[in-house]
Amino acid sequence: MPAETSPDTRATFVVVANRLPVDRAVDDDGNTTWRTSPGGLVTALEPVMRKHGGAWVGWHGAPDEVVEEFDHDGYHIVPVPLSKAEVEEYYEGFSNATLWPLYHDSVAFPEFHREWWDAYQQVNRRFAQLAADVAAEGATVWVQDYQLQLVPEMLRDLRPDLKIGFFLHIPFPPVELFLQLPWRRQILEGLLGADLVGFQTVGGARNFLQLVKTHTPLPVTKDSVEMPDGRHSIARAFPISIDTQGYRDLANTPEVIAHAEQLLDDLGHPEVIYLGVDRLDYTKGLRQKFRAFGELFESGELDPTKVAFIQVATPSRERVDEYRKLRDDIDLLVGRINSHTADLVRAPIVYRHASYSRATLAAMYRIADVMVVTPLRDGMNLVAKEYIACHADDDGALVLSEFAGAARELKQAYMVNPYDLNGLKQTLVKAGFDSPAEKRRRMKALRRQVGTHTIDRWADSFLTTLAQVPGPVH
Ligand code: ADQ
Repeated sequence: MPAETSPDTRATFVVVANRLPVDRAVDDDGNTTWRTSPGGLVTALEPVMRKHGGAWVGWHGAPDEVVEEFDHDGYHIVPVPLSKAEVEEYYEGFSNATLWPLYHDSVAFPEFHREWWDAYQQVNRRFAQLAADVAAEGATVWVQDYQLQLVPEMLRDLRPDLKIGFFLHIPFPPVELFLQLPWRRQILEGLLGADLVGFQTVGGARNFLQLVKTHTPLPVTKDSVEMPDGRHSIARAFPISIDTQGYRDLANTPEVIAHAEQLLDDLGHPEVIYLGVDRLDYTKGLRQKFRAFGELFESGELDPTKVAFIQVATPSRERVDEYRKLRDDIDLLVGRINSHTADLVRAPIVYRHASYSRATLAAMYRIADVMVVTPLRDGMNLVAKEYIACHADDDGALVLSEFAGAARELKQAYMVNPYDLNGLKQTLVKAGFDSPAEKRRRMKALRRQVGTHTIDRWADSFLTTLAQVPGPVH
C-alpha cells in the first residue's frame, strides 16, 4: 500500500476499466474540470458507480502525464499513467489491433506482435497494482473488458482477500479463433483469477468454458471451474442494458421534443426516416448498410424524395490504420450514392461523422421510424436499446443484426443477416412499410423487454452473484 493511501480512505467497491468515466475540460480561465464522458462502457456503468460510491481506476486519456487522484460526483478517481509507447502498444496495438478484431470474428485481420503483448502485460500489472492499493480489506473489485484480461489473476496474487469480478463487454470468440492467440493460456489464466467471469451472451460463456475444459487441466462442472486453491471461478451470461427510465425521461423533455420537431422541419418531413447511430468501427456493418440503401435508392424501391436515411458515426480509434481506411471508404461510398441523386435540396443519405450529446441522440431516436443496427458482430449493442427506450410511440421499428448480442433478447426486432445484402434490403423495406398493427405488436414486446431489463438489474444481478461465489477453502 503506498504511503499516501491511508486504510480509511480505501474503497469497498472498485471499478477497474481502461478509461476513466471522465474527460478533462479546460474553462476560459484555464481551470481544469472533469466531465462525465460518453461511450458504451461509461454509459453502462455510470449509474452503478453513483449508486455504490467507491473508486474507479482507469487511464485519463493523455499519454506521458501523471494525474493526481481526485473525487468526482461522489466517487474517487484513480488515474493510471500510460506512456506514449504504451498507448501505441498496449491500447492501439494489442487491445485494438489484436484482441478487438480477433474477438469480433476476425472481420478485420488480427495482428500478433510480441512487443505489444509485453506492453499489455506491463500495463495490466500497473492497473492491478493501483487497484490493490485503493481497495479496502475484503473489497469487491469489478474489472472491465478486453484491455484488462490479465488483471484478475495479477490482482488475486497481490490481494487474495478481495472478491474479484470480471465482465467482458465484447463477444468471447469461438474456440478455433481464440486458439490463434499465441498467449491464449495466459489470457485464460488471467480471467480465471476472477470469482465471476461475466459475458454478454450464453454463447460467450460457453466458448470460454469449452476452452478451459480442453486447454487447461482444471475440472469444470456446469458453469463452474474448480481452481487449485479450492475456490471456484464461475462463468455466466449477464446481458448488459441501459438506464431505460433515464433515456425515456430525457426523450420526453420539452427541449428534446422541440429539437425533434426542428429536425423534422429541417429534413422536410420525410414519410419514413431510417436512422443509424454507431461508433465508426468496421464491426458495425456500416459498409453493408450503405450499400443496401444505395441500391434501394438507385432502383427506386425507396424513393429518396419521400424517404431519408440518417447515419451518424462517432469518430473512433483514429490512430489505428484499419479505422482510417474505414473512414475513407465510407466517405467515398456515401459521396458516390448521394451524387447519383438529382434532388438539389436534400441528398438521400444524411451522413455525419460526429459525436452528439445524449439529448440530440434522443431527439433523433424520437423521429426515427426505423432504427437500423447491422453489426457484423457486437457484444450487445446499446444503441438498439436506447432507441426502444426513447421512441415513445409504438409506431417505430428496429432492424437488428442477428450477430449483435442484443438479438438474443430483442427477439421481436426485424432480424437481418448483414452479409445477405438482398435479405437486408427486403427487411429494410418491410420494416419501413409494414402494417401499423404488426409494428405495434413488435414494439410493445421490445419495450417490455427493455423496460424490465435495465442497467440496474444487470449490475445487481452480477454483483449479487459475485457476492455468493464461495471463497477459497482454507
Ligand atoms: P460500443 O462498441 O461502443 O460498446 P454500443 O453498445 O452501441 O457500442 O455503445 C455505443 C454508445 O455510444 C451508445 O451509448 C451510443 O449512444 C453512443 N454513441 C454512438 N454513436 C454516437 C454519436 N454519433 N454521438 C454520440 N454518442 C454516440 C461496447 C461493445 C458493445 C456493448 C457495449 C456495452 O462493443 O457491444 O453493448 O460496449 O457493454
